[in-house]
Parts: sequence; C-alpha cells; structure tokens
Amino acid sequence: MNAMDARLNALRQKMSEMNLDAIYVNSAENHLYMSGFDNPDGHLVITKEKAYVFADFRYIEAAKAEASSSFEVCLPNKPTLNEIVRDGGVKNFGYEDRRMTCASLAGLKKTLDGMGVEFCPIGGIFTEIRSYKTDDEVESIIAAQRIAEGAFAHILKVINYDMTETEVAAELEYYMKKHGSEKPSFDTIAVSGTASARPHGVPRPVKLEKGFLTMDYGAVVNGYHSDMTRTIVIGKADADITKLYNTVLEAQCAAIDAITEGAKNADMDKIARDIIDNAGYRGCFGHSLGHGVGLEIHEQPGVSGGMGDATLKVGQIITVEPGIYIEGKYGCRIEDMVLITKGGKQNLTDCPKELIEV
Ligand SMILES: [Mn+2]
Repeated sequence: MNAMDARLNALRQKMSEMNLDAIYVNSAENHLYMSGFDNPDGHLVITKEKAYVFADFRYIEAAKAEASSSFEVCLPNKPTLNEIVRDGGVKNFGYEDRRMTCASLAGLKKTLDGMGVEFCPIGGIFTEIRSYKTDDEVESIIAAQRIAEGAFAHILKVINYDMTETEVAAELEYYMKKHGSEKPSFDTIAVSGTASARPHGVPRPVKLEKGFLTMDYGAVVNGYHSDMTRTIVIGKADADITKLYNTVLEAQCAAIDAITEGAKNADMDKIARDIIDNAGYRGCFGHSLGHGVGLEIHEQPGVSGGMGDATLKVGQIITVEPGIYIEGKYGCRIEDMVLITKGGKQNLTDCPKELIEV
C-alpha cells in the first residue's frame, strides 16, 4: 500500500469511529496531506468509498498530474455535492470546524438544504493522524532543516555591525530560498539587544544592538517545515550574558536528554523549567517548551505543563525551545527539533549551539 492510501485508510478508520459518512476538507494542509496535491483554492470530499479532488480550471492540469491515484480529479460541481451525498448515502457530513469559516459552513448547509444531512465538526482528527510522521515526512523535515543550518553558517560569515535586524532576516530567507526552500517556515525572527526580550519580536530596520541576537526561522521542503532558534552575541559576552546563555543551553540539553518514547510531555517541560527557575530566572520562561512540527509550523503534540498524562510517541517530531526573557533588557532562546524513535530519540538539528560571539 502506498503512503497516500495508508492516510486514506487511517482517516476512514477515524471516520467510522466517529460515525461519519464523509468529510469536506478545505484547509490547504489537510488537502495536501490527504491528496498529495497542493491547492489552497481547492477542496476534497472523502466518503467511505470514494475520494474527490475538486480543482478549478487554473489548477486542474496540476491536479491530474499530482493528486494521488486514489482520488478522482473533478472540476467544481462535476459531480455536485448533492450528487455525492445522494449516491454515497451520506447522512453525517464532517467538516473542519477548526479551519472552515462560518460563511463556508453556511454555504455548505444551504447547498445541501433538504437532503437530510447532519453537519459534524471533526475536531482534531487530522492533527492526531498528522502528529505521527512517516519516513518520507521525516526526510522532508530534515532536508528543510539542513537548508536552515546552511543559512546559519552563511549569516555567521556575512554578519557585521552595520547590518540591521531586517537585513539579517532577509539574508537568512534569501539564502534558504536559493538553496531549495519553498518559502520561510514563518516570518523570520531576528531581534537584537533589548528587542531580544520579546520571544516573537519583529525584526526592526535598526542596526544590530550589542548583546543577544536571537534568530528563529526555518525552511519548507515538500510542504514540511523546519524550526530552529539560535541566539548569538553581538560583541563580547559579559558574565550576566554568559550565565543566562549557559542556563538556557543547560535546560535545553537536559530536556533533550530526557526525551524518549513514553516520556511525559509535561515532564520534559518541567525538567527545563526547573533548571531555569533554580538558576534565578523564575518567571522569565513564559512559554511552553515546544510543539509538534510538520505541514504546519505548530502541530500536535504540545510540550507543556498543561499536557496532563500525555506521553511522547514514536514518529512524533517536537521542538525543544526553552528561553529566558528579561523585559527591557534582553532574552535568549535555543531550539532544536527532535524525532521520537523506538525507545529513544533522534535530534534532527545539527548546528552549533555553544556561545558564539561576533
Ligand atoms: Mn518553534
């Protein structure tokens, strides 16, 4: 069975557990995940027996070439939703409540008015299936990560005191695009000096300030995102900067060391947090330790204190990204991506993280 059929089977298994006869897929990520064809303006309809890719004239040729052979490629309304519902005996119709607009749902309801269809929110069906990565998916994420690592080596070569934060971000993104990234994983973060105290600060058109420079960015390959943060020091690191940096690094390495199949997500967060708190930075690590990553930059599972008894499972990829942020002063974060393997883990990030001064 090919990978796409395995996904269809997994989805239909979930559909039967939820007593759904069909699912309407409108989100770009789930469209790509299920059909193998990327079309942000299209949608899928998947029933117990059939699977349809709907693409308009602009995308139809690409759809025929790229969509999985398990899907029938159709122009809009050929067949109509009414025909699919009637012929497939669809009573319970699932929709992506987390991704569909209220207006789109209202449109679907209007289209199928009088057909006796019940619309059912599907909740986290896709996020759960997608949290387990196959080898192909892992390879794409590693390929994206290698491009991002190249960009880090590149920025260390070209960085100088006349550069602005915006230029650093642009340089990283330009390098990644030139080396095979489809797009940035998200808006590149490159913040220096006092702005580094903002975990998701926006690069400013100002020259790099002395002190920390935090760069959080990633590449995309085959739709799959990488995510890495490296913090370097502009100028010389004083004792406070060195202590703070080494605390973040120690917290990050301790959490990564503890990661293994079956470990509790919440415990990973606590291991890093305790080290930071006990070093005198209590309250300065105000976000969770990490998150899943894949077709979207933030996926399941979460890695935070709020994950209850959830445990790490083979095939999941999580980020490990503790940070310390002191408002008005500076901040630092270090982030790797880690794959959970049978009885262990594999760090997918291969990039220096000792304190670097430039
Ligand atoms: Mn991240």
